[in-house]
Amino acid sequence: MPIDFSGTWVMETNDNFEDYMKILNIDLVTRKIAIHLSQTKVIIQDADKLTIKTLSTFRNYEISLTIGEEFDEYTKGLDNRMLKTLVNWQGDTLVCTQKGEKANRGWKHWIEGDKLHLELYCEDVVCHQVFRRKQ
Ligand code: 1AG
Repeated sequence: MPIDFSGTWVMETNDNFEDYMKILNIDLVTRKIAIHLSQTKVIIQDADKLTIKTLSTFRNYEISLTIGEEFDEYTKGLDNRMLKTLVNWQGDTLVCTQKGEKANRGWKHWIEGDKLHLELYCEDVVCHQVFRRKQ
């Protein structure tokens, strides 16, 4: 049985988000707004199906997927790119690869204690976000 990421998670830290946005060619004005946002993750995990909502006062983003099945991801409201995205288990870590225009793009989610971690990477940039479970 893999672990369950389901729940509501509130952002605590967001390291190197500016460089991650830059490498995705996000414009300066958008970056200035986005850098100050508190993001909330709402995750619904049901067997091999996963919905992840990223919520903020500025924009929301949502993906729904089946683990192990590649799908077309359109990063609407983020960098607006088309990706071929695949999420798999690597032990208790969710590992995502996002094939597209940008090299070495993807993310990893894992849990440590009551913290949800997210590493977002693209080319040589890594952004590390930590969320705490909302009671
Ligand atoms: C993601 O997480 C990223 C979800 O897929 C959003 C997090 C960061 C934003 C990504 C790139 C920056 C692009 C534009 C900035 C503009 C608005 C920021 C809005 C932030 C809230 C949506 C992996 C997984 C879920 O958890 O897909």
